[in-house]
Amino acid sequence: MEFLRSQKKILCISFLLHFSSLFFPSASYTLPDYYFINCGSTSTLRTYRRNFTGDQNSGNNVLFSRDGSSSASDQTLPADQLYQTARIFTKSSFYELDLDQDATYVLRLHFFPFPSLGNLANARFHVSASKFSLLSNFNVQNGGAFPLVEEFLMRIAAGKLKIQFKPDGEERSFAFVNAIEVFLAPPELVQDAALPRVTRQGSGENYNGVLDFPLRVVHRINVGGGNVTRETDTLLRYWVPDDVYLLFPNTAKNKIYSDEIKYPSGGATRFNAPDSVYNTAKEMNINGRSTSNNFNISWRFEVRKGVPHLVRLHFCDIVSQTTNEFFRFNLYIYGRFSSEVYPWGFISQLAAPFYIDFVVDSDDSGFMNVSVGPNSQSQFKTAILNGVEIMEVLGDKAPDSGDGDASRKRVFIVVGSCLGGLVLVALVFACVFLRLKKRKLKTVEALDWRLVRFQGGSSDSRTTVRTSVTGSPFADLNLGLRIPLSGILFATKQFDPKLMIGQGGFGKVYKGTLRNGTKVAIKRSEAGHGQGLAEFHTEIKVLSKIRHQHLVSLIGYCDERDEMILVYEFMENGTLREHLYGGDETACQFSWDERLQICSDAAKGIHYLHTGSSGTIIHRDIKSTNILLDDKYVAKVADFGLSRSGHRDQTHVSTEVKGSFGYLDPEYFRCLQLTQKSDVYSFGVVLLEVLCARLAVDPGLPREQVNLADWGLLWQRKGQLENIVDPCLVGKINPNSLRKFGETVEKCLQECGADRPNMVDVLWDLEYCRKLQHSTVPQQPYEDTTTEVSWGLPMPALQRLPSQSLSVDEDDSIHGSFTVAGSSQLNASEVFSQLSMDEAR
Ligand SMILES: *[C@@H]1O[C@H](CO)[C@@H](O)[C@H](O)[C@H]1NC(C)=O
Ligand SMILES: *[C@@H]1O[C@H](CO)[C@@H](O)[C@H](O)[C@H]1NC(C)=O
Ligand SMILES: *[C@@H]1O[C@H](CO)[C@@H](O)[C@H](O)[C@H]1NC(C)=O
Ligand SMILES: *[C@@H]1O[C@H](CO)[C@@H](O)[C@H](O)[C@H]1NC(C)=O
Ligand SMILES: *[C@@H]1O[C@H](CO)[C@@H](O)[C@H](O)[C@H]1NC(C)=O
Ligand SMILES: *[C@@H]1O[C@H](CO)[C@@H](O)[C@H](O)[C@H]1NC(C)=O
Ligand SMILES: CC(=O)N[C@H]1CO[C@H](CO)[C@@H](O)[C@@H]1O
Repeated sequence: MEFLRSQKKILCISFLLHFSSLFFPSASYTLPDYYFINCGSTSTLRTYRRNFTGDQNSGNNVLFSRDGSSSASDQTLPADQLYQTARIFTKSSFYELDLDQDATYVLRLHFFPFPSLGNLANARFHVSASKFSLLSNFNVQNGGAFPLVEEFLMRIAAGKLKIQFKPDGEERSFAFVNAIEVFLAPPELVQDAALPRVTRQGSGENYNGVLDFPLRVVHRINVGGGNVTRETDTLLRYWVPDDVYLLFPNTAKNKIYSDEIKYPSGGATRFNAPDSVYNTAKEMNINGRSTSNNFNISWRFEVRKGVPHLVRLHFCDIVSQTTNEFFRFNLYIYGRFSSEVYPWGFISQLAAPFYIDFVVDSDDSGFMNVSVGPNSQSQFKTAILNGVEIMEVLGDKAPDSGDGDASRKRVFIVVGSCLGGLVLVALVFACVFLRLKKRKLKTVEALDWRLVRFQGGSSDSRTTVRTSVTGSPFADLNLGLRIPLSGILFATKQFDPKLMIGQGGFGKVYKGTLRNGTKVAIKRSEAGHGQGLAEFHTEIKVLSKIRHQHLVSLIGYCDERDEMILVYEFMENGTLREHLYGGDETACQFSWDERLQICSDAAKGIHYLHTGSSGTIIHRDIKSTNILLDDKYVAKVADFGLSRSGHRDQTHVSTEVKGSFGYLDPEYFRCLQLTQKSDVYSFGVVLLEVLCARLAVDPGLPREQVNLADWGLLWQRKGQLENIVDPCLVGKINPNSLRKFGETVEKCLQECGADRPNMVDVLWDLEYCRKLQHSTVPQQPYEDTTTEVSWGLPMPALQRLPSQSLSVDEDDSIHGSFTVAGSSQLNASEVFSQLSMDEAR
């Protein structure tokens, strides 16, 4: 595997700002066996699939202060046996447990006030743990037929955990508890990452460090379904139906899905919520989804006033029929924040769950409103919600309303460069820097060390980078992904040179095996000539928030002792480039069809970056060494060190330089700006590379051939692209497929970004090329049609073909959808006749 950064390039970074959600693959977690404590009892009780050990004989692992404590029991109670005993504290007391790792734990306290406990009005107390107050002035209301379970999620250090119970000052006051659970949470349950924050003004800066405080579960709701009990839930939780929270019951109806819920990696796991939450939803109460209905479904949840809450919304598209690509809907929180939910962007599969986290500051109404409603861009005008969890962030306050300008500037730019050998490149540099100088780049707040070196300046700019980030440079990083250096040393056998699989300007890449057996690629930047700290941070941030089957996942990182190490999923079959060159003339490593499949996969990954729910992200360095292949030759796009989100409003970050020579958007030199269409250009070069099996820039060739993009276009315009195809493919490409491919390449390589297609169009074209490759249709009759269908023509909805479909839209105007049979149930002539039919209407 190779993350080669070409030496010949110019680069620039700015930090990413907005993300909406993140996912992590489920580690091999099982619900632990301890601690489950049956308070005030001597006996162990098997309930909720766990053994609740009596606190009086639970050995040395569980201690409690006996002074001032007593046990109570009442066997006449009909309730669960767990609630027939309790421990009572008449003075400040504690339970003490041994925890063996620094981690996030679930802590649950069960309270069931039975009369023999004493006068319950007197039970008024405080509970704290690990220096945090969890419950204060707590008083269990009388007469509950149900036990009250208070649940907290908190990060706790290894060692002794003291859970302190303190009766309220008064004489006869006491504290009690019926059962205690403290157990390790699955690592993916709550991620300590920057979360989008909904402030009293609307959307605000990201919220960092949600696990710096304990989270108290306030609501846990199975929308559209029934009660999920502790017996059946994966983490012994209780989920209640949403109906009592629904504001206008006739706006919504229950949707129940009876097939299997899938949990592909990249989405939510069963520990986030069980099947019974994801297989039910509320959807808009309408008949037929394409009518133009226009109303919202709204829920209202009681919450504490003026404090931040972690709000987790669970979704699972169980309403789309064949693909969820055309389905989007809107989400509103308090009517002052709105966001588009695009399930396909999270996970391009039906019945595959995902969730979105927000930190929401409650207002002074004591309620929180959440609504979903139809999106005007969606083909199906409906909206869904499967589950809601609301947790109060204990001990943090919502910023006062009126505090409007908290928006510290967090964007900064790093401009850097690596100088390569080509004189041409040097000229480009000179030109670029002159321009930069002219523009008096006031917005550049930090410089990459490379730029400094290039200009002959000092070498300590790494410090500049560090200090230029407001607050801690690691504030936004996902600490859950941190891997200790010892783990890295283990995985790479102390950076054994035999395990090195790549080396470049940034440092080295090793193949390794983590302690748990996961194979990984470890990219270690070397101080002094590695990637910049800013790039390092960017890559962590971008990757930890995006999961997609065609994007290489980040598994972890290590920043101990000034190391800058990134750990990725291991891609067994290396880079696309490695497979293109060096094959012999008769036997191709990949057939044309396989190459198209790889391109199409990569296009899906890039399309996701451009349109996914994390907002627009421009990759900025698409090239054949950044497209990697896994053991099944599935292509994934890698190396996001240079990516950044393309928010239109930050006009001041438009002065940026980057890209790999040979792939760089020529328009860049005119407007010094990279857009999504720059990725399309680079991808066009990759397409040519795949076709011709030669380098994007090959200085060893005659002048007119050096640049593959120019060379390819030259032949494409002559209509003789076949003259430069990979020798091993000669005669094996269907001429229609090749022609379509050539046209696609030509469109991608248009001089002007606006003339280039979107990735979804490219994707469509590639699928179409595959289709043509499979068909044996003679060339002549369809000559015109193929150019017409490529994209851009308004096409009425056509949904009757059986397989995969791709939307054809351009510049936000939806033309309806056109369906291509990917798995050749249809032959080309049928496709064309469908098309002409529809065009004729
Ligand atoms: C191994 O550990 C890594 C990093 O902590 C994690 O991402 C991965 O899911 C784990 N794999 C297994 C099989 O547990
Ligand atoms: C729990 O208790 C049952 C018997 O009540 C016993 O068979 C089982 O081994 C116990 N499990 C654990 C994990 O201690
Ligand atoms: C859920 O449980 C509550 C309490 O047991 C009960 O009142 C309610 O009817 C149940 N709801 C459903 C839909 O089963
Ligand atoms: C929440 O919904 C209730 C009921 O419709 C409404 O009265 C209230 O104004 C809403 N609050 C906000 C902040 O939108
Ligand atoms: C849905 O609710 C949001 C927020 O309150 C509002 O802006 C929007 O207009 C509503 N949509 C419809 C169709 O009522
Ligand atoms: C394509 O399908 C049509 C109609 O089913 C059939 O008449 C024609 O022979 C098929 N052509 C090929 C090349 O399979
Ligand atoms: C060319 C190459 O490296 N192929 C490998 C792709 O991955 C599979 C599965 O690991 C290997 O068996 C191939 O050798």
